[in-house]
Amino acid sequence: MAEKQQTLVLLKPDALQRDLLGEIIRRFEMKGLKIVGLKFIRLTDEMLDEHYSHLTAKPFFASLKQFMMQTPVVGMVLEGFDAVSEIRKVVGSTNPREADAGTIRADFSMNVPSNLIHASDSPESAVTEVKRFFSDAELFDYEKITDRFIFGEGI
Ligand code: IDP
Ligand code: MG
Repeated sequence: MAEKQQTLVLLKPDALQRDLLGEIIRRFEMKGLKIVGLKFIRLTDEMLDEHYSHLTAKPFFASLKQFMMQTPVVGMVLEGFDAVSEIRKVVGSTNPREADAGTIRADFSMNVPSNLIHASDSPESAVTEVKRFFSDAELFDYEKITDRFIFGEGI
């Protein structure tokens, strides 16, 4: 049963440096996901310790954090039915060279950590991650006239 969800996306420093912010946002828009939050975030060491806590034991952890702090990142909250899994599908596998063609990571990147995007990996982590980076006042509820054409009458 489809569930309306919000999910967190970060456009990483390589997306900013390579002028891919617009292209990536365009792909999310084309998929029909609604942008309900959007801002620049300057990530800190503490934020990344929390955000990547599942990777602290990895040998690449310190360099991953350095990579993520090189420039501000673009934080987005996207909303839609099954938004968490649908976004992961559009983003593609962690390693861009194993990602399916047509996904953003496969189409525009070649390596880790520079795989352009973070996207929440489960409904539970999406709830935690949206709260980690966005306050309630930074999230916007609004109607789009295209919702009915994209989601059908089930909205
Ligand atoms: P995900 O971003 O697809 O959810 P995670 O396993 O949560 O993948 O890893 C978080 C991020 O850490 C990746 O997107 C990538 O930027 C980086 N990363 C993952 N594995 C490696 C690695 O082996 N070397 C360097 N960086 C890595
Ligand atoms: Mg992850």
